Amino acid sequence: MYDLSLIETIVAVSTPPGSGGIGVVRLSGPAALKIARALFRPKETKRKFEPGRAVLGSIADPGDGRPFDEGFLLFFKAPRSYTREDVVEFHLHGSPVILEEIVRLAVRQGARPALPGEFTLRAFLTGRLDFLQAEAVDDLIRSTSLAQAKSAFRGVEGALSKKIATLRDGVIALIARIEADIEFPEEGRPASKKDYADKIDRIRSTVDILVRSYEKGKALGEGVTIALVGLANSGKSTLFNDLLEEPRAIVTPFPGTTRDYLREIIRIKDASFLLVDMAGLGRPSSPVEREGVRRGKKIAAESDGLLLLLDGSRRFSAADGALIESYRSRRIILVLNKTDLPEKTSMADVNCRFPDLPLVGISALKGNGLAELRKMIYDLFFHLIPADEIIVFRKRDKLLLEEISVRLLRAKGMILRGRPIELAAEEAREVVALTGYLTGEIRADDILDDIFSRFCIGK
Ligand SMILES: Nc1nc2c(ncn2[C@@H]2O[C@H](COP(=O)(O)OP(=O)(O)OP(=O)(O)O)[C@@H](O)[C@H]2O)c(=O)[nH]1
Ligand SMILES: [Mg+2]
Repeated sequence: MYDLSLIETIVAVSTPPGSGGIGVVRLSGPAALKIARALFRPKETKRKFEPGRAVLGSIADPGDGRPFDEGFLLFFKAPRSYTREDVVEFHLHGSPVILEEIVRLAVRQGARPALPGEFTLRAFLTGRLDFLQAEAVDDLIRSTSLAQAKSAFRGVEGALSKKIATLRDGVIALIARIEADIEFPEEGRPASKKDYADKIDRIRSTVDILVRSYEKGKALGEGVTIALVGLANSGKSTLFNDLLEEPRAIVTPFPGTTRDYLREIIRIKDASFLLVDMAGLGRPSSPVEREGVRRGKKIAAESDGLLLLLDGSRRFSAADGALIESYRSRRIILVLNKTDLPEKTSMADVNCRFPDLPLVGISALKGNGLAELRKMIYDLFFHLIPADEIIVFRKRDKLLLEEISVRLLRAKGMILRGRPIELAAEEAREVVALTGYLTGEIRADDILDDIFSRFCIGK
């Protein structure tokens, strides 16, 4: 899909579609300045296009010479630009008609319309960014919370790339040590099995921290799903509306009100969660409810966390117990609702039965206990990792890191079991190759498409 030759000059509108205060058209490639000159008249006619200096002027069709907007031309000379190529930006009025016309005229002058993410692709091809940084650029643009944006920006700066480089160096040192032990066993004391195992464990622990950070990355975006489960009429939809701060779901006094499920994003501090309301997971009383329960169970199974509601105005039932039992190994918060009504099930009752599960008492109707519940939801996903940790946002990267972890574990196992040490070295070499896939040092062209085609045009 992408032309990797860097011979052509590309052009695109870099600001979002629609009207705005200003709009930016960007050119990158060897002919960027030549093409820009053909379209632009500096106000002071003798003005040179010095790099990094905004020049005021007007834009005109070279065909008829009539200007149709004025603004600034900015020239970034290679290699000191986003793509490390010559880059020109026109900063004009943010009219889509004008901006598209400039793209058309630039194409007339020999430029090619840029594909999605092609500027960033060029930054990768010229070595200014690696894969991980390029992915972080897109994560930054698309972040849905400030915390995610801040974290993605650290990725743009290369924080994750540095981690991977350190990891790679560690594995290479390990391979060198193994090879030395194989080739010159008489020199020095060969490393013991335990030495090797410790070294591998140290490397693996940093890999595993990165793998685990993926979950936090999801929470910083909007991917962590929390399902509201409980028997019919326990107050799931009431709580759903509370957390959403909007009467989104229908609430009635009749059990079996919710049949379809509803998904909405809720925000707690700097994080977003995807909350799902669904049918009560008790015994269905109609075919419609049965289908609702079936879907609800599937959602509960796929979600990252569960809020399990109990109705405090009713006696704790065998059905409640069965529901908790079936989800107790999951990340779960027990929510005792309707604490405003005369108590039939108390906090102590629940705590006594399930002392190891987090529990909070609320009244979804009156809004009592919601602050505590919000805090518990937040902590459920955020206490795991220290705040300043480097975060892996991409599934691709997480899977590669998991594979690295598996290989390291295998290498360690071989060493401990006394298998030929060459085999462990082989696994370690695979790990080095996998780090190359992470950073893009080993370039798989289908992955290029996968990463860059998701970008916006003009980035
Ligand atoms: N007193 C009191 N009533 C509540 C509370 N929470 C919910 N209710 C009431 O309980 C009834 C059922 O609430 P819903 O939110 O529809 O319960 P649900 O779990 O979504 O029920 P289904 O969709 O049928 O599974 C409604 O009449 C609510 O007003 C509460 O904290 N206190
Ligand atoms: Mg409901």
